Amino acid sequence: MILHLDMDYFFAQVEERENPRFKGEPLVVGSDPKGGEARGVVSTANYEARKFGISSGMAISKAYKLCPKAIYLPVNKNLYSRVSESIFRIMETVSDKCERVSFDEAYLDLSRVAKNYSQAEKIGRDLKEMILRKEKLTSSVGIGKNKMIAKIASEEDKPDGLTVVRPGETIGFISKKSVRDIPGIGPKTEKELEHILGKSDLKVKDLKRLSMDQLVNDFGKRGADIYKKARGKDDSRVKTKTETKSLGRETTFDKNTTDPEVIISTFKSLSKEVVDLAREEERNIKTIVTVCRFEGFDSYTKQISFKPKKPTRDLVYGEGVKLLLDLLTQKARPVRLLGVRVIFVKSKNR
Ligand code: DCP
Ligand code: CA
Ligand code: CA
Repeated sequence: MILHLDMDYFFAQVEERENPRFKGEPLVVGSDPKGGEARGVVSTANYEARKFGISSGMAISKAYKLCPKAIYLPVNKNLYSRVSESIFRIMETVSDKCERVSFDEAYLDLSRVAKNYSQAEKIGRDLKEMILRKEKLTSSVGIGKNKMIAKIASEEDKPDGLTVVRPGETIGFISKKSVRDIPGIGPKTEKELEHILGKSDLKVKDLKRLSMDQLVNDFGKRGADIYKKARGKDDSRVKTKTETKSLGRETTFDKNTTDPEVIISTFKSLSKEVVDLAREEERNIKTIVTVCRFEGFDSYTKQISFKPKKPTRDLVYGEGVKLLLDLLTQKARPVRLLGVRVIFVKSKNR
């Protein structure tokens, strides 16, 4: 039982949330059209702008021709990735088997979380509600017996959709889809299939006229994949991201130094950077490692471990600097490089 979630008109929806007066107006996120002269492309557009024919990947100059009065905004990747992170966190509270596919979509394996499709549907509804409350954004969810079905189902009722395809409904659901709805069939493959079958506007059910042998002959390994997908089959797994085990920062001095003030203040700012990054992981740390490379390139590390603790500046700098001072007094040589690293505890839910 797989759930696929995809955010609606993601970049543009985030911008609407930040600036509610944009709501209802055509809005394009992408490069600056500069009065229609510019190069560059549309990242995405809200549904009002799509009514003018504007779509993702289109030249921004073309979008400007189609709708000069639209609001054009630059891509604010930092903002979207913060939102993205928050959404994935919410999804991971539902199931630790979560695969992030891009900025705005992920799969969840619900097999161990839901007993049946009614429960899965409830989870889907709750998930949408949690995202709406926390981030004030709508999303579309699809649930099905594998990743392909879930993904196609999430497209079914966009925006703000929720589509459940029960196993018995799979063939009926997929048969009437266009071949282009099958992940892995792009415009080129579509053309080739149209040529082979002597027909345009191909539906998935039309593909059933092609035997496994014929498909493998024409498309190789991908042909076997198409054969299975045309029958609603997809056995790819939900791949969870391997969690970050440790995180660190280091810096090389322009000139090797023995100045304790420079060394300590550099170490302090490295510690601050590491703590800021480590905080985003929302996990405790168990070890701090200090790295020091001296003139002549030989490196030394010293580390301290403790019961799991929150990564705070006091902890990381406080413990790290003690290790550093140990290294400095032991070696008493000019320093070339300094670094500090923290090691996380394994989180239970992964
Ligand atoms: N994106 C991009 N360039 C593209 C396609 C997408 O920069 N050629 C970015 C902007 C989108 C985000 O990725 O907001 C997600 O892409 P989707 O394909 O999921 O499209 P949207 O979320 O914008 O719209 P939809 O509601 O159709 O999912
Ligand atoms: Ca999307
Ligand atoms: Ca997407």
